[in-house]
Parts: sequence; C-alpha cells; structure tokens
Amino acid sequence: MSDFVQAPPRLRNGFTHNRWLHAWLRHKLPPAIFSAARDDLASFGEACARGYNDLARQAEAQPPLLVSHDPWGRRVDDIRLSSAWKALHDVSAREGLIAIAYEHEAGEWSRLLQFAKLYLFHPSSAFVSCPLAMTDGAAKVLRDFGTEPEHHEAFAHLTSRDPQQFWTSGQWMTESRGGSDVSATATCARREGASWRLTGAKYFASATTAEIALALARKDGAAQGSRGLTLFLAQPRDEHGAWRGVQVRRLKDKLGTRALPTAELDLDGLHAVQLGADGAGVKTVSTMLNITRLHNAICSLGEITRALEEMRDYSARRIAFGAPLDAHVLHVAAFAREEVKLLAGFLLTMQLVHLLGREECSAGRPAESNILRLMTPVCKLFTARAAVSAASEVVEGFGGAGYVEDVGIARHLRDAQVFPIWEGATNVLSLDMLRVLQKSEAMSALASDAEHRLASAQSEDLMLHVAKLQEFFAVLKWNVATLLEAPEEEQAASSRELGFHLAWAYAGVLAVSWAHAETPGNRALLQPWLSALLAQVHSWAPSGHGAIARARAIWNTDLS
Ligand code: MFK
Repeated sequence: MSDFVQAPPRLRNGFTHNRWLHAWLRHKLPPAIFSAARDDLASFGEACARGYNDLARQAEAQPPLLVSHDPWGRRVDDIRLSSAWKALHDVSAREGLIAIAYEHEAGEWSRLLQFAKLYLFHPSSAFVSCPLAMTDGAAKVLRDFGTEPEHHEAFAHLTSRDPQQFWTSGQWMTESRGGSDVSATATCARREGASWRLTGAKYFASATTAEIALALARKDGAAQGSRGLTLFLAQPRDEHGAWRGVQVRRLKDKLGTRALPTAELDLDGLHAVQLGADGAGVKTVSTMLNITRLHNAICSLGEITRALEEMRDYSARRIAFGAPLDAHVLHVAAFAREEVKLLAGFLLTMQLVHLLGREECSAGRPAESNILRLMTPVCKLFTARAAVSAASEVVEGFGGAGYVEDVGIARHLRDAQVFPIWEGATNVLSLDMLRVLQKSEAMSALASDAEHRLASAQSEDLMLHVAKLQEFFAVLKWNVATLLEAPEEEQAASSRELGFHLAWAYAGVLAVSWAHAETPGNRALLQPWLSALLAQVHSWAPSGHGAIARARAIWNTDLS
C-alpha cells in the first residue's frame, strides 16, 4: 500500500503574489493614489485568499434552496441562502466594491481602484460578483437617467458602504424567447396612476434575491420589436422581504455558478416606476450592459488568475517523470500561452476601465468614448473565451485530480463557461462591435490612439514590436473600410474574427506602451511576454463570400 499523499495547491495573497499587478498599478496610477491604495489592496488580497475564500467555498457547498410554501400551505417562494453568501454580500458593501466608483475619491482613477478590488474578489466571491455587476450597472443607469424619488433612493442604497443599507439589483431582460434577442419581450406594462404594473415572465433572473430590479417591458399599445420596449425600476419585495407581484417558478439547475440564485420568475402586476424615455428601453439598459460587460471581463480575469496560480503552485510540487511539472518545458509552454492571454485581457480591460473613469469625471475626450464603446464588446468576448481556454488547460494540467469535484479545480471550468454566455454571447458582441464600426468614427479613434502610443514608445529594444503593430494598424484601417462596403452578410461573417484580432493588437499596443514606461530591468523581464503577445498579432482581412459559402456547405452537408 502506498502512503504517498499529494500536497494540494496553496492559495496566496492575490495582490502581493501577483507577478505584474503591483507593477502595472504603480505604472498607471499617480504615486499618491498608488501608495494610498497599496495597503488596502494588500490586506484585501490577503482576506480574499483566506477568510473570504472559505466563505465562498461554504456558499458553494450550501447552494440556494427554494421553499415554495410555508408549513401551512401559504405560497412564500422563499429563496434560502447560506450565511456565507450573506456574509460575502456584507463584505461587498464594507469594502466599497460599488461605492468606490460613485464616491469618486480618486477622481478618474476611482474605477481602476474599484476594478482592482473586483479582480481580487471574484474568485473568492462564489459569484456574489454577479449581483455586484448588475448593481453597478443599475447604479449607473439610475444616476444617468433617474428623475423620480424612487430612483434617487435606490441609487443611494446601491452605492452604500453600510451592509444594512446596501441593496443589490437584478437585470430582468431575458425571456424564454431569447436572451440575446430581446425584441420579442412579452412582459407588458399597464399604467396605474403615476406608476406601472408589470405582467409577464422572466426566464433568467440571476440576482433573484436583490432588493430591486431593472426590467424591460412593453407598454400597452407600444410598437412591436425592441423600439417598443421601455425600462422600469421595480422593488419586488415588501419591507418584510415578502414578494409582491412576483412568483418564483423554479431555481435554475446550472452547470456552474451554483451558489448564485438564478430563477425563473412570473410577474403578476409587479409595481414599477419608469426609468428613461418611452420606447428607449434597450438604449437605456445598454448603459447597464456596458458596465456589466466590463464586470464580466474582470471576473473572467479573476477566474483565470486563480486557476493559473493554483496550477503554478502545484506545478512546483507535483513530481512526474522524475521532476516537478514546472521543469517540463511543454507543460510550462502550454501555460505560458494562457498567461500571455491573461495579461492581454488585463491590459485591455483596465484600459477601458480607466476610460470609463475618465468619462465619468468629464475628463474623457470624445475619441476616448468612441474607443470605450468599440472595445467594450471586444474586450468582453476576448476575456470570456480566454477564461474557458485557461480553465480547460488547468483542469487538464491537474490530470485526473482536475476532473474530480472535491479537489476544487473542475469548478473553474464549470464556472468559466458562463462568461461567454452571461451579458452577451461572443457572436452578439461581435455584431455589436460591427454596428459601432458602421455607425461611428471609433475605428479611426482606435487607430490614432494606437499610432500615438506607438510613436511615443521609441526604445531601441521595442522597435520590432512597434513596427509590427504600426503595420498592423495601417493595414487594418483599409481592411475595415473594405469590410464596411461589403454586403451585410459578409460583414457579419467576418466580425467575430475581427474582434479577436482587434483585441490582440490593441493589447499589444498597451503592452508595448507599458514596457516603454518601465525601468530597463523590468522591460527586459517583459520582453518574452511582448514577443509571445505580438506573435498573436496577424494581419487580418474580411472573410469574403467564399468563406461564407464554405461554412454554409459544411453546416448543410449530409452524407447519410
Ligand atoms: C453570472 C452568472 C449568470 C448565470 C447564468 C446566466 C445565463 C445567461 C442569462 C442571460 O440571458 S445573459 C444575456 C443578457 N442579454 C444581453 O446581454 C443582451 C444581448 N443582446 C444585445 O446586446 C443586443 O445587441 C441588443 C439586445 C442590444 C440588440 O437589441 P436591438 O433592439 O436590436 O438593438 P439596436 O437596434 O442595435 O440598438 C438600440 C439602441 O440601443 C441603439 O441606439 P439608437 O436608438 O440611438 O440608434 C443602439 O445604438 C443602442 N445600443 C445597443 N447596444 C448598445 C447601445 N448603446 C450603447 N451600448 C451598447 N452596448
């Protein structure tokens, strides 16, 4: 009998043990803001690796339970959550995970500080990060479009640091006809005095225990299609926590995110207040979507970072073929690829988060807003797919142990798969990006920004990277112009691939620009990362009709 017991992977402080986060924040933030934030991030990173992570694992071991009736047969639809989930909710308030963005204490840098914390928190949050995403998005919509006392009151709760006052928000859009195409929304709104009553069914309500929700509905007599939809603010529970105007059909049995109470809801005369203009529901809720998409990106990066850190730690201590895993070059090469994708996603996400912060402080230029709008869907599609890829590699890297639930690694793969689905699937985001290219000057804004950054990064040791990226963007501008003249179907067919190319190339620009600002020593350390990142930058051209015909032929082939 063997008495060998493998040492499990250890978890360390996600801030102090991250190999480049500290350096990147020091590079990006003004020195006073960086030094004021450093200790808070270090102690938060420690708590995430210890106590909060324990809470997250407890919350996952005790998933939500729906109790539909009380012992006397009264319909209650009580969604019971673990005490660990509730504790993580309170942590979110105390740590200011929403508040930081709206207090603006660090001006245009506030969003970066908020997202640095969300990055550390997500893997130890049991997906409390999901209601936080909706909460942030709702706070932004309420701040930008709020006119009524109910709007202002809700905003104050969503941005509170007091756990007793802190509310979260749901986003009730998806119906059984579709999560991507909301144009067929069947929930209707009937006027009642100054407010509204909503009736219909929402098929994927993820923050089901949230105190408020933003819901899309069609007013009686409004046009069909998405231009007939209006956004509403609903407060679906009374002061005792009992539902009013809502019944819970069932909790979803999901592949991952098992601690998160996602439900199907029937709305039966739910009281609501209009938010935004008549028929502008999709446009108004898009403000929320653009925020939640950045949350999706930072959660993807948090998930990847945790999975790769577990892999790194294990690789130093797991012996195979007479040596630790990290002595085997093929093992290291496989994970180096995922590490570089992580860095690319991180640079993209944080750049957009900074642009968002600048826009919110009225410091942003119109060109920056164009870049933010264009690259938000690109960033989300890139990081979400990177999460699935990294989680899959890590499960494989752990071998059989990775495939066994109680080891805790398989969870990454189950959970990562939600990222490309939640808040817009890869194709929907590709088409969103395409519409921005069609309707705005965003491509020239991005290319000019790239040119400017590259022109400023004139270190000898970066010249080759700079030249490659300059060539890429010069050709890209022409190819995008050609694409936009092609038939609509060809544009759509090319959009997904273009999204990934844009992500790699703009991440390359940001990486070169960062490396240029670093000390020669750090620049030398970043060189292999840059080379690997730039190896992913290839010139791109539209697919053309032949590629579409080929795809259709493959789809339709039947040799039976
Ligand atoms: C964490 C765990 C989660 C647990 C499990 C979750 C499972 C998944 C649950 C889900 O269902 S997630 C899916 C959530 N749904 C989405 O993310 C929606 C995805 N679909 C889209 O984003 C579509 O592109 C969209 C619904 C917006 C398309 O609708 P339309 O009506 O065809 O939009 P259109 O005509 O393109 O745009 C209407 C207006 O909004 C336009 O403005 P104008 O009226 O001024 O022309 C657009 O410019 C504007 N707009 C659209 N998207 C925008 C935007 N503006 C800014 N940013 C955007 N992203």
